[in-house]
Amino acid sequence: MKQIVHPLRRFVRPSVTSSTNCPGCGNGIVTQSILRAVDELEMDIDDFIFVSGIGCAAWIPSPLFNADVLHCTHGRPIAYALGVKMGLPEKKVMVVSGDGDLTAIGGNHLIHNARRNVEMTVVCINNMIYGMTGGQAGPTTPAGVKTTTTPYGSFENPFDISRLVIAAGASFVARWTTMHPREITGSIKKAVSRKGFSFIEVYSQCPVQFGRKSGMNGSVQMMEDYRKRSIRVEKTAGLTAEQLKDRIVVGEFVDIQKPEMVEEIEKIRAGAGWRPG
Ligand SMILES: Cc1ncc(C[n+]2csc(CCOP(=O)(O)OP(=O)(O)O)c2C)c(N)n1
Ligand code: SF4
Ligand SMILES: [Mg+2]
Repeated sequence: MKQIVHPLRRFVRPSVTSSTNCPGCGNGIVTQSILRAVDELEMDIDDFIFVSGIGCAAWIPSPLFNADVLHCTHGRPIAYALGVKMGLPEKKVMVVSGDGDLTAIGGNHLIHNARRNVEMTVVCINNMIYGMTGGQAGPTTPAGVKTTTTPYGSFENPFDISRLVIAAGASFVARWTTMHPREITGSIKKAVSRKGFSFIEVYSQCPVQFGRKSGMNGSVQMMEDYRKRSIRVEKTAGLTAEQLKDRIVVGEFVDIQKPEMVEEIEKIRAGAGWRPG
């Protein structure tokens, strides 16, 4: 009998035969969207170096992708990615990690490398919670939502991560949800093909930690909610903050050209007559 092999299986480490995700987790959709981008770009997965921190989302590239992958300490993937880009500027560097990893403990690395416009693609899986450690509230947890650490509802205001990264100076910023797999792929393709710091936020359902405690009845309901609340940025002109209060604004928000830091350092070195030793 002829065995049918998934066309993206060639990007997956042969020794990996199972997933670390819970059933219904959005991480599977993001995984496929990333690998589809590599496929559609007709690039070799060895052209990339993937970097992730610690958390459920950080398991997306590691150990799954059959490429060079750095699974580093919690909160530090962007700092590692900066080091990789400085040492191997010809490589495409992609960070894949969670909202907690990138915006809580790793928040300063995020804003400062966006400010510096260091060339890398950052895919931030925003499930609005610390999933892997048991469902604690984090900087993206909406006010009022019940979590393990906020049983009466979160009393903090959340970050709007994309707006934070835009304000910090990133040259490409997009937001999608797991209801937009093709759009995620499209933005990743664009991000990989351009210079500068590219940030793609993906709202992704965590039915086990976020859904269960916040009263959502599983991943289908959570994705239906994404579908109902999503609004393309092009359609928001003229709408008030009140009208947009419960909506998820999706789309590509920023796509500009500006000097990229690693290239600028190379120019300074060349001007100073520096030669690699
Ligand atoms: C220095 C340090 N602090 C805390 C932890 C515990 N820790 C591991 S993963 C994690 C949260 C991960 O949340 P997120 O990045 O949103 O990923 P998710 O699991 O939700 O995908 C925390 C707090 C750790 N491993 N190291
Ligand atoms: S705990 Fe949540 S984020 Fe982690 S694998 Fe399970 S469903 Fe996904
Ligand atoms: Mg999370």
